[in-house]
Amino acid sequence: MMKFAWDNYKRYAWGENELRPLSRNGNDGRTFGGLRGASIVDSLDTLYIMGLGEEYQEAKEWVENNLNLNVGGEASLFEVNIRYVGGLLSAYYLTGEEVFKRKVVELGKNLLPAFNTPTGIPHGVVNLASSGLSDWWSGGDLGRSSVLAEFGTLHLEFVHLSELTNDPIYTEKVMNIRKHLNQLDKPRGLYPNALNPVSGNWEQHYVSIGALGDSFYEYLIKSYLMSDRTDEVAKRMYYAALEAIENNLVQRSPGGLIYVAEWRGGILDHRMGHLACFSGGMIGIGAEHGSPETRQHQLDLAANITHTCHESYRRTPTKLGPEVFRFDDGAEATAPRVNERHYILRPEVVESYMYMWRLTHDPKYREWGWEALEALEQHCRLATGFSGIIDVYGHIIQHDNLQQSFFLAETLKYLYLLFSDDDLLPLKDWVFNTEAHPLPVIPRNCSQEKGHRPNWTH
Ligand code: DMJ
Repeated sequence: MMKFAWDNYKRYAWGENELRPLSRNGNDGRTFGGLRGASIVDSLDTLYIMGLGEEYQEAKEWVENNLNLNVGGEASLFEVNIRYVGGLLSAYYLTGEEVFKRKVVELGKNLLPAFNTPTGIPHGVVNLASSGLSDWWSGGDLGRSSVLAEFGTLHLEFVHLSELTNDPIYTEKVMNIRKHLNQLDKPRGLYPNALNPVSGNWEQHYVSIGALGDSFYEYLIKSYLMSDRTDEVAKRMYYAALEAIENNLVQRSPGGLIYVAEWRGGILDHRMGHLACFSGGMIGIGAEHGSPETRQHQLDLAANITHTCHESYRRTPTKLGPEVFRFDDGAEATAPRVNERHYILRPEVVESYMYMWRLTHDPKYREWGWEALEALEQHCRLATGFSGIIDVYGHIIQHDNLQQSFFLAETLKYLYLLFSDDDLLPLKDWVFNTEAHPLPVIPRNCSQEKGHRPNWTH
């Protein structure tokens, strides 16, 4: 599947960000501010891990010769960080090829202007070329919010940038975000999704572990794990946030399904996004590091959420899950609203299968992964690549004409790992960034004594 996705990208969209398989051309979008080749950078580690040597070489050569980082245009700090910085970092750590280090260091420097706000909470958009905040930002509407899942999903990559460059600036930037969030008042211990980067205050009280919130929580527990379990602040913040989520958001449906609702100023919205399904895996990996009394409870919660997400797939004729599923007006893990029925090749459900498989070795996770894989083959494979679909309940399949780069970075990688032995990227040595790019744990004595750096490469 990876080779097929890659070959078609190469044939119809080489150098562009993503493949549009129906129209047989490329998609550039505006998210990456003029950066190109998102599917190439996002695929480097997947190709390498899967042993697709020739394809990996092509990708590496493209990065070496064609990845131009001095582009004008407004880029999403978050998207560039998780896909490009994450992709280049993990390619470097896996292969030891200097070109990836050179590129990622240059790119990291170009992202720093995003932090030039009164609070240091970065703005969501950065102009990669102008060495300044985006025009959009300086245009004057200072009331625009920064998004929790965006400024809260930089920590892993930025700590590694400091490790690689020996320059503390990257770690300082993300530690400042951490400190700010830690000392802010939180409604019922919950983190709202939007913060004003000028005043430093929450903008509204909308809380979600799906869209706009998700990977902030993921990066707390993963920061702790990546620090070789020395980052106690991240650990405390993670377990406190999880407790607040359990007390306020976790629900049981009339039919007995456990789900995580959203919260709008104190009122529950009984919906769960596909994006929120990563939380099964997150709570699973966190379970063994919390207090011993909560361990089994957290593992059960992780298994229950993963089960609910599987139900959202199982209850459709295509066996692929909708973008949003609901638990109100008689709905139970289904999507009554027509505009919430799409599946865009997202990874979160198979991501949780992979973690739960590694944690429990319960064969059902491989069975569920195989069901998803067969459904992808049946409904998302076209002659010219893979595509998302418009309605997972439809009997006639309509395609959305996009092979997302995260399909190659995440969905296919997590499926591959689900069916691989545990010693391929063992979870005790690697953490996956939110785009599934593996980053090595920084051994505790190495981060304390600079100069005794580990050799993470083969
Ligand atoms: C990916 O880019 C990342 O997983 C991100 O955290 C959320 N959205 C997509 C995949 O669904």
